[in-house]
Amino acid sequence: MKITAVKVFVCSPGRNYVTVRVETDEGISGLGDATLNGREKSVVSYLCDHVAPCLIGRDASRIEDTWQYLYRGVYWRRGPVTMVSIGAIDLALWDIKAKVAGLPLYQLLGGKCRDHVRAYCHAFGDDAPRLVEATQAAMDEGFTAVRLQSGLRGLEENYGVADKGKRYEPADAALPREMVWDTPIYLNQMPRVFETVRTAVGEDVALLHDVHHRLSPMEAARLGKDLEPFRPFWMEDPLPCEDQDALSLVRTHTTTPIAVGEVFNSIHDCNRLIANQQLDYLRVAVSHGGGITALRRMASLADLHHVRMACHGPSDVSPVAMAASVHFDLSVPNFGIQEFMGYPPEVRDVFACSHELKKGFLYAGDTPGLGVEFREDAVERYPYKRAFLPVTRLRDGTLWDW
Ligand code: EZ4
Ligand code: CO
Repeated sequence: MKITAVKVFVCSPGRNYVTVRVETDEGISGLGDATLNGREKSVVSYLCDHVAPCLIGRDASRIEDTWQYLYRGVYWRRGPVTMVSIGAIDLALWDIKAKVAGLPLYQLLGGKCRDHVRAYCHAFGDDAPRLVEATQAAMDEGFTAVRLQSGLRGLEENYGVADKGKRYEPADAALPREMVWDTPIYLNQMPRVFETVRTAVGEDVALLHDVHHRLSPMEAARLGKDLEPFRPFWMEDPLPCEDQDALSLVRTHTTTPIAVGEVFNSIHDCNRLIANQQLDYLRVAVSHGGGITALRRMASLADLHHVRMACHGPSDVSPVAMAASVHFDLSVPNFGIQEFMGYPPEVRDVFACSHELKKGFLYAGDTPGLGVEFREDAVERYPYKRAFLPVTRLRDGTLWDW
């Protein structure tokens, strides 16, 4: 079975997605997700200019060899643009292989390790009482795990918080907006927000929180300690994530579990972290980390060291990669939890999916392959819209981590 075309589609059903279709001479094609939020066009160029021409005529069944060819065979390795491109091709080739076999992808990955995939959703509010309402609403829908992001008194806006009734979508402007960040306000208020929500919703629901890379190791250690009485499921990305040693300080001070890795794109970004047990959950997205082939290697390493997989699942991971996550989550022994932000109706109109969310759990469905169909006319109906993620500054203007 030979690859005859690698097509790249950019559409914006409410937000930008880069979708890849690998076509073969036997009429079977596969889909991949190459979305890199705010950097979509770089990936399009990487795929169209540097990947697609090399794949024409290659055997579509040789998934591992193609991965090695695109990774090891290339001098300029790693990096988000390269790895999401490899990831998209990898997903498409797994999709093809599973379609050829007539099986949903999880069957090719060893079959189900569990009946369904526990998902967590996002709750946010300008203040603790509104966050209690949002958390309760998520629990009423059936979610057993909820991520809490709160507005802070004295700050006009904050990561993860949208106006009431609106969806949160971080890449929301044609040029980067600037937000103000204040660490002392955050460190004082966030534990109180957790206390209010935990007291209101009881001890059975898992409560998660994303710090979004903004603290120093000692500040993160303090936050972890202050949250401990309210039993957070995890504290996500407490530090900027390049420094593989910094988390050890945080861990010596707190039992609050740590989740990191949504900006990682290679096993080399986390091999020492995992081996030193400096994290509890690895958050690499199936697409951003180089596909199913790469994520399985990370999961195997993580499993040796009591680290569980918790793939990134914001709205900028398209339903194609979300489907791949669900198959992956069903099949790996050390699955932790799956983020699921959900998609608006326009996205579901572009991507028809066999996977579905029911009462807080994800199910893959029985369609062969990934179980996603992409409507190509989306490219005209929902054209690309330039969109940037915001930047953050301290009150005095110092540029900070977003
Ligand atoms: O900011 O996906 O856990 N989720 C997150 C996301 C990221 C966006 C960036 O594109 O941190 O909301
Ligand atoms: Co995050």
